[in-house]
Amino acid sequence: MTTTEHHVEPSVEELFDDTIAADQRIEPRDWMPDAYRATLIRQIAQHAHSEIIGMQPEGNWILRAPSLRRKAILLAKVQDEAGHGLYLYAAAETLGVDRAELTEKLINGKQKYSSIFNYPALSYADIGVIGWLVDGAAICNQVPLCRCSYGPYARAMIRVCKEESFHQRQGYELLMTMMRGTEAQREMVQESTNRWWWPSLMMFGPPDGDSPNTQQSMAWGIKRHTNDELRQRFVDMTVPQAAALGVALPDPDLRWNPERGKHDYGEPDWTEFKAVITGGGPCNAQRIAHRRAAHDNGGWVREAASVYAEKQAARASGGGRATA
Ligand code: FAQ
Repeated sequence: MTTTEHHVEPSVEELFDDTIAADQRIEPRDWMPDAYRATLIRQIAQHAHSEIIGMQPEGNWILRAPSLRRKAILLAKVQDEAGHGLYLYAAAETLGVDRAELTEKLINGKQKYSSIFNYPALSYADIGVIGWLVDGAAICNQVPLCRCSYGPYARAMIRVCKEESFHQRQGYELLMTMMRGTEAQREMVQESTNRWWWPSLMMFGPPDGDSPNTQQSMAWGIKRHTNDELRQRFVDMTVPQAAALGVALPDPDLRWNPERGKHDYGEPDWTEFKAVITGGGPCNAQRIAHRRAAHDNGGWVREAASVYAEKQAARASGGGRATA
């Protein structure tokens, strides 16, 4: 076939921009700007670390669950969080980083994880409230990430969100059961809600005016909504759930605004948020010490697994010949 037209191949930058503009996915082998790659590594690593550190507050209650049924449910939930961490580390690895390197950065305080996991779980009502509010906030934040422009992250999020929905339901069901119980149980649920409400709102990140990453992440289709948009969505979703449960949300400024068609709500304590994300929260030191000890204790497993993998590779490179 001949043609008289002069065909100019688009540059890799143009291909990237066109893919983002067409709302299609960038895949690991596609060219991408260094800053896009770095932003994804930062966010996915933080997300993976959050899932793994997030096992600690709830894991602490497995041996003290009030019944075999509650124990089985909690065990399954905590195992799911480990699985989410693995999907996310695997997604980060498609960007050219190594899981071991990310773990080193976590335990050396060079990478962050979600502020929420630096608060302690003090009663069994906290198990219900973590499911209801923390997983509820996680779902609100993560459902739009199923449409993230980076394919491996978006696909991991689809699976994660399905499991988080189960987590949210189990928390709500536990709280419903407690609210049908004794006065003391109802007080436990209210006390727990009072402690977790404001930290749950902080999970969405700083207010839009103080969020250095949002604008660029939205232009790249990594984030689909601003932090404040998602926080508002969470408040509007949670108010009727609290009413159905019969608990009060601890915010005197919380009320329906008919003009906005949304709830008005009070300002979280952003000084506390900054302290928590820079290492000064109630449990930061404990969480990292625990993770570091688990990493050190698992050293022999990693060593055994890598020796096994090396032997398998050596056998394969021997041409598949049978060895005596
Ligand atoms: N905690 O410019 P932005 C779960 C940092 S759910 C700590 O707004 P960005 C499920 C931020 O990294 C929890 N740090 O940042 C579960 C940045 O610092 P950097 C995990 C925070 O990235 C349930 C700086 O502040 N979910 O694990 C927080 O555009 C129950 C400026 O902020 C995800 O990670 C915070 N809350 O937006 C597990 C979701 N907020 O990196 C177990 C994916 C902000 O420049 C049990 N991530 N920072 O040093 C995201 O959607 C985003 O990364 C945001 C932050 C929205 C968290």
